[in-house]
Amino acid sequence: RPGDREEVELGVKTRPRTQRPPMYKVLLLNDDFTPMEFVVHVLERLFNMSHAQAIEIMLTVHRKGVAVVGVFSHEIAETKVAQVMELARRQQHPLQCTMEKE
Ligand code: NFA
Repeated sequence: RPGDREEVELGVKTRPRTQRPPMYKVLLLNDDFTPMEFVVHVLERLFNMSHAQAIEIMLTVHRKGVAVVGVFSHEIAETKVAQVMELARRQQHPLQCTMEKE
């Protein structure tokens, strides 16, 4: 087979590297004050979740302290975080949203 001789002689096989851009998890954090309905609204409006999905994720954050609400490119993740923080600020809710590299 073409290539076999070289592989045997060198004793290596190079691994084809496909390069993908790094992705970022957007995390929503629990607090004691933000109303559940507001969190559900945020998840529906900014993360395109159904009402049932949004309730499920909101309850996960409420019970566990944090949940991943989406995974995006760096620019989109930054925009989502800023949008959540702005909506929360406008309503004077302490809701926090952050991002981290996957
Ligand atoms: N813990 C909040 C409450 O009991 C609800 C909440 C859920 C807040 C998810 C932030 C994130 N009102």
